[in-house]
Formats: sequence, structure tokens, C-alpha cells
Amino acid sequence: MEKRQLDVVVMSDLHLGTYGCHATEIVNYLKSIQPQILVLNGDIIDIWQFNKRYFPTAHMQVIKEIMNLLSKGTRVIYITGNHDESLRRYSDMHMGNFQLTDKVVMEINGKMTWIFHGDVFDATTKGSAKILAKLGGHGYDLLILINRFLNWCLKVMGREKMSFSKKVKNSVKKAVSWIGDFEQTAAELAIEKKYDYVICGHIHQPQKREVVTKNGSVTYLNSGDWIENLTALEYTQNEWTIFQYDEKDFLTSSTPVVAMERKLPQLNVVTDEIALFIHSLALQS
Ligand SMILES: [Mn+2]
Repeated sequence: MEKRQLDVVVMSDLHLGTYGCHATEIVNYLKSIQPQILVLNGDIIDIWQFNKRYFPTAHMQVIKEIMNLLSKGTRVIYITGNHDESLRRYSDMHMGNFQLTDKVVMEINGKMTWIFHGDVFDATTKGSAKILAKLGGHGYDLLILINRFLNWCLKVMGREKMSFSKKVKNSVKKAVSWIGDFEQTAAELAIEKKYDYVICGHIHQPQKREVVTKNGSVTYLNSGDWIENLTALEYTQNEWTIFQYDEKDFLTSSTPVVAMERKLPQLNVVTDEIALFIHSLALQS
């Protein structure tokens, strides 16, 4: 497969190190492109989930492919997200054509493009809500159980009931409505800052649309994710487009993997032949 020459590629929310990550598809995609600039817009390595010690070969392969692009001259800009926020303390680090940062402004053909992950708008990354977001739905169930138990203890001790799960629930509700307003918030801020384009990730919702307010207009873009949507943003021939991964386009690159698996039983046959040969030698002597 011939590599597609692209000006800029933006990918986000790969969540390497989680079960949901489509690493093989990411590798296939990375192998198919040759961009001048690759922007990794946050939540690339899921450090929140890293304690699970899950990091299979395919996930390692993604990092290898990124290194491969680096060695071929692609400039890689890694923008930190909330799942890899522990990298933020190293922000603005440069190493050859690799750069780690929290946000970036790029001038692309005279258009000012503002790129950041987007968790800055998100209430779930703070305090108790962060713990909840980490635990997911089970965490909330657990919280209700703990709360019930606590209330039972309080009752036994003759004290008044308290509800901290309600408090957390309210803050999560607020966060959900924030995500609904996410695109609008990012766009309004970008208009205020006089940018032509604003590119986010974080909400796992690929998007390209014009947002017009009384103060001006901006093109809002979102690179989606590689958990569900398998999307990226590509800039080529003066235009941003949403790339949608289609398995059919990558069938040729998956064929060698099948061939390798077929070779394994043949090796076993060779071993048997050697055993037979040794056996016949033993008979002769
Ligand atoms: Mn995120």
C-alpha cells in the first residue's frame, strides 16, 4: 500500500493500555500515511488505567510506528490530555522533531489553528468526580452502597443521615451538560481569541462544523477517538477532512499476519521429520 502524503494529521484519544483501544487499526492507519506533522491530541497513553499492567504487543507497535514516522522526518506534537496529564509536568519538552506540550497554535496556509485536548472544560477531572470518572458506573454503585452503610452506621449511632453520593451525582450531571455544551464552549472561546479553526479531542465525538455567533465564526473540529469511532483529522490540499477507518481498505496489510500464523504448524512438521531421522539412525547402528 502506497503511503498517503498529508500535510497535517490530528489523532486523539487512542487510550493505549486499555482494553477498548483498537491498536491494530491504529498501526494500519499509521503505516498508510506520511504526514509532515502528526498531532497527538491527548489521551494517547492511558496512564489512569496503567496500573492494570495491560500493554500488549499491538499497543507497543503503535509507539513503534510513531517512532518510525519521527525517523522519517514527521514532526510529532504530543498534546497532553486528562488521561495522560501526569506528562504535563514535562510540557514544552523538545527532543529532535518530537515535542510535548499542553496546547498548540499553528498557522496553516494563513489560517490560525488552535489545538488542545479539551478537558479544560470538564468538571469530571477534578476532585471526587475524577475518582468517579475513573471507576466508571461500578464506582457509582459502590458509592451508593458505601453511603447506605454509612447512613446505617449513623442511624445506629443516633445521628442524622447524610448523602454524599447525591452530591457527587449532581456534579456528574453538571459535567454531562458541560460535554453537551463542549463544542459551543470551545468555538465561542476560539472566536473570542480570533482563531479560524479550533481542534479538540476528549469527547470522542468526531466533528467538523462552522459555529457562528454574533462575535464571528470559527470552524470547530474534533478528531474523535480510537475506541469507538476510529477517526482522525487530515489536512491536505487546503482542507480539513475527517478520516474514517474502514477495515476493507486495510485488508491487504492484514494478510501477512494470517500467513505468519500458517507457518507455525509447518515448523512442527519439520521437528517431527528430524525425530524420525534420528530414530532411523538409531536403528542402523
Ligand atoms: Mn480526555
